[in-house]
Amino acid sequence: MSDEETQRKKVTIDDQTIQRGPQGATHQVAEGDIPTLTTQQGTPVADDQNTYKAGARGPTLLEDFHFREKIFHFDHERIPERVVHARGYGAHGFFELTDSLGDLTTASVLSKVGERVPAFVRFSTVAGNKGSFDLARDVRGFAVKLYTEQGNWDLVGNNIPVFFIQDAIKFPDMVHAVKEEPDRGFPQAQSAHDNFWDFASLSPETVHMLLWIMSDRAIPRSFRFMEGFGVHSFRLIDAQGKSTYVKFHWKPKQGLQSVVWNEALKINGADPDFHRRDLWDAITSGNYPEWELGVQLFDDEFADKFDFDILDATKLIPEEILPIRRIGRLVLDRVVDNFFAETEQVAFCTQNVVPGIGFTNDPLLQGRNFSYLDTQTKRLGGPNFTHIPINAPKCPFHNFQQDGHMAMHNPKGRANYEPNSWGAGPRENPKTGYNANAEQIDGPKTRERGERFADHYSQARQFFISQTQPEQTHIKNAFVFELSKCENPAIRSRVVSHLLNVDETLAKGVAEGLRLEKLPQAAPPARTPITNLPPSPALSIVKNGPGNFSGRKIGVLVTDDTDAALLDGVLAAAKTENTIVELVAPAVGGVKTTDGKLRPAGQKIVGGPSVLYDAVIVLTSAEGTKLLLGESTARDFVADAFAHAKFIGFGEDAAPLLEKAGITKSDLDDGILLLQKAADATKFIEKCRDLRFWAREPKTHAV
Ligand code: HDD
Repeated sequence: MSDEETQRKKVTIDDQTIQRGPQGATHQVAEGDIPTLTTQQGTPVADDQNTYKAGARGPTLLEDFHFREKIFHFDHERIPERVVHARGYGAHGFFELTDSLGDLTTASVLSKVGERVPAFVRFSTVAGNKGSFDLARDVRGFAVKLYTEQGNWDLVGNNIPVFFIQDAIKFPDMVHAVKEEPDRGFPQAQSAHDNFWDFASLSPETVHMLLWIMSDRAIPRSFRFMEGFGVHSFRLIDAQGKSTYVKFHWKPKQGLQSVVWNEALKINGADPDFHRRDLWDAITSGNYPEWELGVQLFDDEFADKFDFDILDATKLIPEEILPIRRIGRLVLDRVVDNFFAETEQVAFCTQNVVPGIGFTNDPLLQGRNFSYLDTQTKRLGGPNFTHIPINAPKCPFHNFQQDGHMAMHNPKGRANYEPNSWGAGPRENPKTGYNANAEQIDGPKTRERGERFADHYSQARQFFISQTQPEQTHIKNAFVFELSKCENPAIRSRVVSHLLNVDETLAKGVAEGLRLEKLPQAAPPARTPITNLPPSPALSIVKNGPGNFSGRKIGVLVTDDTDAALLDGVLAAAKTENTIVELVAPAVGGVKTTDGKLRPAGQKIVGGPSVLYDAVIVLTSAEGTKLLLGESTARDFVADAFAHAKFIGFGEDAAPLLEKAGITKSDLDDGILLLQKAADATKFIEKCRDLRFWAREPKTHAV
């Protein structure tokens, strides 16, 4: 035994055998079930704490292959992040068909009722980089990969049913404009800057989408509480080659819910991982999020009745005109094992369709079909990204594609072409193989858009008038916020000139919020807007809430001597509603309640602001309340919940904290409930089913 070895002292921590080196560093050594550390080549490693040196004080020797391999691999850990949708989070699950479309399509995934098809879904924001925060005002990606028996079908959608632009050739401009400005490299993950609004206001086709991203759709409370849309019109193709138009929708079983803007700003500081943590927590606690797959089916005759073109991705077909047929369910029931391997390496491609599903001539979709394959090759380093397990089909697949960087599927045998005389497959199959619909195409080569792409305002107006009052106010406030970040007054004015074609009250409200000196002229529309489209209730979030408080989270502020019976009442009522409760306390170790029990906390107050919860309850004891009166974080906990129109429950002893937070007796509205006995907790949760007490909001948002 060397001197060093004799100096090592064996200690045991949490059942793991470790040794302590001369400088005190711990060496975990292979023993029992712990395997031996090796290099990539499988060579066992004796010491992973020290490089090889000539003498204890160096220099380091180049021959240390373990050190070189370790550092080399570390240096190469990063791959390029996605050029858009860089920040995202994925989960596994399954899709199950409940209503067959077998008469319209040869796609087995849309024909075979009851069969479970494995699924992987990645949600994302668009503009921010991989390390940006979750609650940016932004579109959310909703990309679904279904591993069907006929190959992978990727439905690469968003949580908003329309898009900014009509033709893929404008995509790089639009993305450049919204991302950080190229000279200064900021702002990160936000559209609130000159470049974005400059581009948007010079491109009237963005106006409908602008209304959506200024709405609360762009600040969802959770990935679980948002809809998904395929956006484009696609096709279903039957065995005879006949096609039917289809628009795809994902409807969350959990109902729709968003946060408010001031809350979003604060959540980004308190928990930049708010959405990914929410998804992780929900799935790992068995609260599997679920969506219904809905379809809108129509033919050319129906499409021709509209003033807009169904190939235009800036338009939607209101559900009230063409009802959604719900045909299946998507359930997410498994988190990833490894974020990089699955969420980062998953490669969605719009061109991944299966027999029975086809494209339309939507110029945005056609362009996407090039872009996705191209981008994956760059991002994942070569043409064999399809061999990565998360991207490989789960059905058998055979072809003669070969070689390339990192080839993992290397066929055996002599034949690598077809036809061949060696009797070796695979071979094409006209019966089961993919056939596009045999659409007759005839037209001059031209760089034009269809005439029915020219109306940019009618559906923007329809969206606005479909919103409830608080939602309309939020849209107005969002325009004011974003445009207030634009330095160039001409850009602010130009945006208002478009809004005048959407809704005069909205335009005037924004102009007033910006303190524009004079209202601009309305932008001359390329096509006269239709102003009598009826409201579509399906477009409002508030009108499509869950009707329950399931899967939502209450933050309960507690101190030593919190009333145990009341707290237990809250816990019991929450359990019945499937609501999560998190205790927020002066120290994370917890509090001793009146029954003498130690109740561990989920958060220390400073790390658990009320913006992280859907509703709050203040159950501090008289002494505890006194202690917290001097704590700004405790005051903010209550004041923010009040300002964000949340339901607030409180025990009698907590009343002084409410007052300190600026909630006077006259402010005690129907959204605030005094909890006196355990049964009151049930009443409180029933109130919470409305999610917010919107009637309070006009009072709290004076400016
Ligand atoms: Fe896209 C990623 C959704 C238009 C080019 N897009 C990407 C993702 C989603 C969407 C959800 C992230 C996928 C993932 O999680 O990995 N994109 C849309 C929707 C669009 C749309 C709903 C309009 C209806 N996209 C669009 C156009 C182009 C692109 C017009 C280019 C012409 N999109 C890309 C891309 C990305 C991408 C550059 C970046 C990373 C990736 O593909 O995998 O190819």
